[in-house]
Amino acid sequence: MLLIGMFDSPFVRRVAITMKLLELPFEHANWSVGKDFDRIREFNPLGRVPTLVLGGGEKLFESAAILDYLDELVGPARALLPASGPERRQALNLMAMATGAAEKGVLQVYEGAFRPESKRHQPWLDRMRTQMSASLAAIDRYIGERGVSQWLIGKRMTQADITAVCAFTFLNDTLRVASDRVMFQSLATLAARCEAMPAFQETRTPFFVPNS
Ligand SMILES: N[C@@H](CCC(=O)N[C@@H](CS)C(=O)NCC(=O)O)C(=O)O
Repeated sequence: MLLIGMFDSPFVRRVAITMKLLELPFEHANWSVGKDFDRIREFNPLGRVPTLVLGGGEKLFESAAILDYLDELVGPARALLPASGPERRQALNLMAMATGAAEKGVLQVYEGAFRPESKRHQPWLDRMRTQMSASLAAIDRYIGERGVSQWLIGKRMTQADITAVCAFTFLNDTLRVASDRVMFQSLATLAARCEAMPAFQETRTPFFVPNS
């Protein structure tokens, strides 16, 4: 399988970490959505990453759809999302908040990378920062209430943990969401625990500003 996209993207990174944890070998096309836009569009009409190219040439778009496929590939005993019921719904909710926060972060970063300064609109940026912070705060509260030494769902690491940590690390790298050291303390504790694991370390890359 070929995974297209740079690991500084939280969406690409959560797929790469998942493949490593599930021991699914892959090649990596380390292409930037800025300078490699045309090359990415040959595989994905939207020009977005992650895109996963399967052995037979089939292409998968959207990290959630790719993760769904990977869970199906390894079967229910090793799948990283609970199969059904309240645990699955809770995991999907947490992931929606984390990916939503990451999307608001990506849009703020793109304002700086793709839009000239004279065309930026501060109230729009402020709105995105509010949405992003509120989502992170909700995940942080959830972890605090559950206990910082616990996984987010059940008794083992799930896709909810991977996704929350990828989003949080990306938002810290790009927008310094926890720069005052007291914000999102529970999320930061979970992130520190996960980022020490090999699958996270092997995919930890500095943020690359698109079009730079
Ligand atoms: N919902 C998508 C979001 C993916 C996404 O936003 N990827 C960014 C990189 S972090 C991208 O491809 N940006 C280029 C663009 O949208 O033009 C997913 O989960 O795969």
